[in-house]
Amino acid sequence: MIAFNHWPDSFARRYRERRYWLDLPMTDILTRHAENANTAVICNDKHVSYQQLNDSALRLAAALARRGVRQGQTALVQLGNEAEFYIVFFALLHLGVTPVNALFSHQRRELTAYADQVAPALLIADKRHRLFAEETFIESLMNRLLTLQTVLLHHADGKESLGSLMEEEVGEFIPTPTPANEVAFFQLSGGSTGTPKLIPRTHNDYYYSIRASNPLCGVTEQTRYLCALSAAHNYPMSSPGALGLFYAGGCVIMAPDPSPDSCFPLISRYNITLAALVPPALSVWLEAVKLAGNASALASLTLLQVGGARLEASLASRIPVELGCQLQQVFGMAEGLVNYTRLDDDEQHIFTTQGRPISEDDEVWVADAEGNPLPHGSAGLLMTRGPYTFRGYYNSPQHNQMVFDKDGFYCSGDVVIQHADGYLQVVGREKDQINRGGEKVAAEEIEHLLLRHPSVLHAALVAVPDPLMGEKSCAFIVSREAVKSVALRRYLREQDIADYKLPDRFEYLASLPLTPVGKINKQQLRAMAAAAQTQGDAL
Ligand code: J2J
Repeated sequence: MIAFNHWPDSFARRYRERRYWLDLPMTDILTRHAENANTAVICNDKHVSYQQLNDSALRLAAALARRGVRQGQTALVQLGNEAEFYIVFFALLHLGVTPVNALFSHQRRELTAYADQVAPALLIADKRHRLFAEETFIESLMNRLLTLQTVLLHHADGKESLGSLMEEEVGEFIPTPTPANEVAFFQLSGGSTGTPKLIPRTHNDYYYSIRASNPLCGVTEQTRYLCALSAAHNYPMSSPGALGLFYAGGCVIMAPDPSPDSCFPLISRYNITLAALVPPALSVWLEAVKLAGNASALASLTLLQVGGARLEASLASRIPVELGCQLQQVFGMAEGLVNYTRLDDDEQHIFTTQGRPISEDDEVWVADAEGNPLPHGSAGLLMTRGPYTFRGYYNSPQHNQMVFDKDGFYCSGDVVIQHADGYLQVVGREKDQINRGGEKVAAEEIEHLLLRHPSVLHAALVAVPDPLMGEKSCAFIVSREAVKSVALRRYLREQDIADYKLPDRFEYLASLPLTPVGKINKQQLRAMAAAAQTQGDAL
């Protein structure tokens, strides 16, 4: 079994007693619908029923088992917003193989970092992705990882493609999921460190967060959910996301991206009732509706979730008036804790707070810089533990020491205000991260890459406010010799990182400002970046 930080026994006992943990594998989400002929997923106008989803997952699991894939192994998976993402996910859970689901925007650097950490026996990827259009990257992974034995490509021809394995006759297959209190899969951390961290999620904890989300989001068998954010992300997967919809027996409609061009026709064609967005996508939807002069394309939509990054109250309050649906704010994290505004909350709560935790047993308090508790109403660091909040990043004892306190509370790095009624407001952040409209960039990762450039002496990445994205990134550079921004951007591209991680702008300094203890003064850099931006905009 995969080693990870378990919850202490006394907590595990309590979570079981309270029926949060049911000791069921997450495959139960699908197998409970094995006889259901209703549509589970609509993807490129193709309707996949629950029966078909179930059968395909079992077929694929059986075909992989025949090729020697077995319980206890890990897999690296990169698939786009298609039904196959879920088929693969459940097939691997049936086998007891633990996947890391990379985002489709991830490139060589991210995939290699994940592969290095989990040593996968299996790779499942999409031939339409730039990295897998040719054999080179797969060959380099195979050379690098002696564990990697099986590679399956989606949208590929031939006998060993994902499509052909899903069609193979089942024969005898007995599912071997990992025990429910063991790791089911790895979730991705937004991160603040040089290498992206992995979050072990167990069947018990993840399944609970999904089941408990459904009633808070009004999900029933009648719900029709638009999955427009990256399917692998924790939010559209579990808050309540596609897995919540499958649990309830509802219908998930896949969109390739959250643009109005992709989403609006799907919403009206398939009578979508629930959608999940990040704030920049919401702004674009509001503009599109304004341009059209009405929101008739969204007539079926009753609830719009917005989360992943700070939502301005001024934007929030436009939703009911201009889009004709209700708003639900979602403040979650792949590490666990998820907060929702409730459907029957007053407007004040819905527009100006980020909701309250899912569970009565989510313990949340706010700490000052020394780790002491602060009273309600004052801003400080969010500390949390609970039945679906992890107890440690995978294989990262040193980092875990820094982000957990002695009682197992996780410090997310978010600066929040907790009100007496339990509602939270996110007012800032102390982790070294840029939240680019919901997409998280770990400053250190990009700084390390920049420092490898021969002309760069020092580098610091900070956030600058942006009207659409909320934040963009600005890299401050101290260089040995003159170096152009285009050259640095090209250099970063050559390192093969996801596009959203490329700095939006570069600024050059003779030296970086330091704090009294000699650390880079990022607060000052943020102020400088904001000032430079305002000046630049004025020119
Ligand atoms: C401000 N900041 C927010 C919000 C997340 C549901 C929804 C989102 C995520 C997610 C998720 C925010 N206002 N409403 O996993 O299940 C920032 C915080 C948080 C970090 C987590 C889910 N909602 N954030 O965004 O793991 O800084 O998860 O700690 O990608 O996003 O990022 P991530």
